[in-house]
Amino acid sequence: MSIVTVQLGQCGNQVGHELFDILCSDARDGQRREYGAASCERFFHQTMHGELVARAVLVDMEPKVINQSMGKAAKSGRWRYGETSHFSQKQGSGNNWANGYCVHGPGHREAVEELVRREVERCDRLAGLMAVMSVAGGTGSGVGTYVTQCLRDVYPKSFILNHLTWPYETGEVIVQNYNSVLTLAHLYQLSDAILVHENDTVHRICSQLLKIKHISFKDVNRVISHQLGSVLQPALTTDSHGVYSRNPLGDLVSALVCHPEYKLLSVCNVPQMPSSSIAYSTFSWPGPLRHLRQMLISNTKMEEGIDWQVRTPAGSERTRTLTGASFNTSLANLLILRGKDVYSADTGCFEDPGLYTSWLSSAEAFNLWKSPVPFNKYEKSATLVCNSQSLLRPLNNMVGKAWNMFASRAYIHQYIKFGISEEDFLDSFTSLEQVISSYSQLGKT
Ligand SMILES: Nc1nc2c(ncn2[C@@H]2O[C@H](COP(=O)(O)OP(=O)(O)OP(=O)(O)O)[C@@H](O)[C@H]2O)c(=O)[nH]1
Ligand SMILES: [Mg+2]
Repeated sequence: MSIVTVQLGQCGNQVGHELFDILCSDARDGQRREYGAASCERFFHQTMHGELVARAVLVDMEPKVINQSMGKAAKSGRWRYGETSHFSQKQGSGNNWANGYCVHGPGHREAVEELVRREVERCDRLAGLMAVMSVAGGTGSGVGTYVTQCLRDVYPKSFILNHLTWPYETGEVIVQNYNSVLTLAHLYQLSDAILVHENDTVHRICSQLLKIKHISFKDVNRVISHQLGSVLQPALTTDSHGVYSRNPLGDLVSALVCHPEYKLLSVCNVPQMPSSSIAYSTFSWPGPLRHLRQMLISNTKMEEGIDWQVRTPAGSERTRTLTGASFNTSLANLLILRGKDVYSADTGCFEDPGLYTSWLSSAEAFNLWKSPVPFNKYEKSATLVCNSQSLLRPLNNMVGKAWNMFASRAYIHQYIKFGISEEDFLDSFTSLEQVISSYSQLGKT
């Protein structure tokens, strides 16, 4: 089954390009025919000449980034985007969600829907749709939200996953928190799952683990795509009886999103190291899995600076440690192991009921996927997708900062002029306050 990806705005188009690039080299690397074929079917279609063409639609309100992404893909000689699978205009949405959502989105609805329909028709079977975008700008966030709404209307029964890049906390867009609040509140009603990467976290991975000196968006996007790819590439699920799962988005959603109030997913993975070191490293499973578990409970998103003081609470009480870190309670976790000896890995420590809320058994809350094929040059790698409290702090900050600006009505007129009212803002704040409250409650049961 196949996934149709819609890349929106600068960030969506740049992240999307890196993602397809990694997926393509991973699928074609070495002699793993079954895995490669399953991956290709999922993300590419093949022309009569054997060329791989991404199952993707590129949307931006300005042409530059789309042209660059298409050019780089074609130049790779390994894969490309469809020649007519893109839509762009002359001028961006000016970091204004309302401009994207109320003006550009509706203005170009038919054109974008038509491009998506063409991609969907190329799939023998559609596994679902994935929209890739940032939440801080105007096009990815505003048009992206509008397009997600259209997709929900046109494909009411399909799975929709939104991949969101969250801005640097001290970001370059003054209204980024407004745009983020409006995007998240709306997507919460539309999407089946919202998978988040925070630019700050990924940036730290680039500097501290990958030792990159001058970090560019390309570096950040490689890390995002590595993590996202390790989630989306074919894997064997518990009930797929030894064949690669045919329903990647459905399996992801049913493993992680059991309740519509909890849709925010985060990802962490081990190991991550400079590419020059990978060839010289060998791992056994127990060490990395122990680290990953501690990263989960202490909410450290990389294998560096892990707080080992955080422990699974003995009773129902979840307390803070001396370092001030609190225990990160999960609703559900999906562990994906790839590479050598996956069948011998002991993952029992993720089944501990102490990691989860009391209202789900750990058998329901924990899922495990495996693939014996090494991913993206790592002999062994483990990825954890969490539906946990880990995004609570950044979400709270985002909403708090937006609320403070809203209280003084700063920049509101720029949204009102495109058709978003103060009421719309208030509705968005209310619904995200509810999400924050629900995730806070997870730790108290
Ligand atoms: N990780 C990552 N973040 C990006 C990239 N490009 C932009 N961003 C982030 O995205 C936010 C800005 O959104 P953009 O995607 O540039 O905006 P847009 O969707 O093109 O919208 P407009 O330009 O307003 O029409 C900021 O938070 C940036 O930090 C990228 O390639 N990678
Ligand atoms: Mg832009």
